[in-house]
Order: sequence, then C-alpha cells, then structure tokens
Amino acid sequence: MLSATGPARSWRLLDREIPLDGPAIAGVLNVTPDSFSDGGCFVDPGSAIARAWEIVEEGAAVLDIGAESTRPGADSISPREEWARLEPVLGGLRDLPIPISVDTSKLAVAERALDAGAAAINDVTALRRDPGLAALAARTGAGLVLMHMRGTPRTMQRDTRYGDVVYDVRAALVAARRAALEAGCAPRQVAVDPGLGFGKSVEGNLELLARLDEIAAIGAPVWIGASRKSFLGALLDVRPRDRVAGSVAACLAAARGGADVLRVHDVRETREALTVEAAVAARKVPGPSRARAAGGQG
Ligand code: HH2
Repeated sequence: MLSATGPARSWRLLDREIPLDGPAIAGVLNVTPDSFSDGGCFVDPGSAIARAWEIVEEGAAVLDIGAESTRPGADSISPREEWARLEPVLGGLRDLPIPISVDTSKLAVAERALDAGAAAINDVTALRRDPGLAALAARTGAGLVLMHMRGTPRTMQRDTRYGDVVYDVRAALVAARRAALEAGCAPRQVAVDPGLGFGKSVEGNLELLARLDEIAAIGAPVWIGASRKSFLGALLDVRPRDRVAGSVAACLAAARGGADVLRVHDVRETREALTVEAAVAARKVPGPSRARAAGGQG
C-alpha cells in the first residue's frame, strides 16, 4: 500500500531483495513482433538493450522481458523461437543494475534464461503449463510470479463469466502458491498476480482492481499489469499507445489496494505519479482534519 506501515516486506529473487515498502515498478520490454501495444518496436536486440537501460533510468526496480505475446487470440511459439529472441538481449544485459524477470511459461526457456542472468520467472499460467517451474525456482532461488489466466491466450476471452471474479481468482492463486511452496519455494520468493485482461470482462478487471485488497490478503507480494490493456481502451476509446494516463490512474488505484509491483510500459510517467502520491500521503495527519479541529469551515 502507498502508506504501508508494519513489518518490512520484500520480494526475494536469487540473492536480491526488492523492498515492498511502497510500490515498485516492473518495466515491460517485449522483444516480439506482435505484442498488443509495442509489438515490433524492440525486435532488434540493439534497440531492446537500449530500451532496457532507459527503463532503469526511468525508475524501474525490475525489468520484465517477454519474447512471446500473450494478447487475446495469440498462438504459442516454440521454445526454440522464444529463446532465439531472448538470448541476444539477455546476453547484452549482464551488467544491468536491476534484476530481470523473464515472462515465460516454458521450463526450457526459463532454465536458459536463469543461466543467462535472469533472476525471476513470470509465469502467466501460474504453473498450469509447466508445473516444473516451481521446482526450478525452489532449486535456484529465483523469484516466481504466478499470474491468473483462464484457459490460454487463444481461448481466454471466450468465457469471462465468474461466480465472483475476485473470490475465484483468489482461490486459484492460493492453490498455485501452495503448489509452489510444496515444491520447496520460500514464501518471499513467490508473488501472485490477478492477471488483468486474461480471461476477464471489462467489469471483471475493474472489480479486481477495486477489491485488490482481497488478493493482497493472501499475504504474498502482489504484481499487477493494467498497462495499456483493452479494458482501459473500452473506457477511454483510445489506441493502446494513447492509454498512458488511464494506465497511470489504474496503477494508483492498484497501489492503494495493496499492489507491490506495477508492471508497466510507461515507467517514467508511473514513477512520477507515484512520487506525487507518496509526497501527498506523507503530509497526511491522522485523525480529524486540522481545519475542523481548529473550528474552520467544512
Ligand atoms: N500482462 C501481459 C504479459 N505478461 N505478466 C504479468 N505478471 N501480469 C500481466 O498483467 C501481464 C504479464 C500482457 O501485456 P504485454 O506483455 O504488454 O503484451 P503481450 O502479451 O501482447 O506481449
């Protein structure tokens, strides 16, 4: 939460700790030809590496690299193709001062990425595609993000009805986290993410954001990715790249609900909004407002 007090929390990835005393930013770098908002921008390893350094300068605590689009309707690519896209980029980022998470659900790709210097695995299937990712994280000490999705990217928007979307997503995340802990992961290694846009309606996404505290109550670090997603487009009627203000607003709402890591394309804008919000929060005095206490108006 923005003004969280209480015991210090952190997310552990290998030998690093990301303090969770205020929301941290995971900057998105998609080295794909077809991602929904930045597809084709960073397929050249040189431009991807340059963007990674910009993301550091703009204030991200983590760099999340994806080599396979998971947009609605997308087909999966082979591990060989995914690794061919990742390898030159990871190879050029050995000196990056922030940890790298790799957005993959494939064990073979995750193993190679960790060998090449990545510190966390961001699994958008929450172990459904490859349960062996939990044992890999346990063995190596890598961070693990378990994201909720219904079905696969190809099928996920076919049925977006739930009994109670927050209750159902929370139950699935609790079960996936339990499986990771049973495989030997430490609780502080394993983050959860409700998966905005992954098999959810516009209303479902908004409900998850509005009741994020119920996901945070799981007790794990909470990742969230609202950035440029289509539920913002449905509200604003603008193209993905023009959803920056909407994305920032969603991030602030998520931070208030207890999100620990905000996965965003627009790192600088998100960082600036969080800085202002934190500065205002730091001025807040608990108890009745001073004007009222002094007998002033309203
Ligand atoms: N969203 C996307 C991909 N990976 N990982 C987590 N943990 N949470 C998310 O919300 C999330 C994610 C989709 O966004 P993007 O990577 O920009 O698009 P694409 O899948 O088309 O590459």
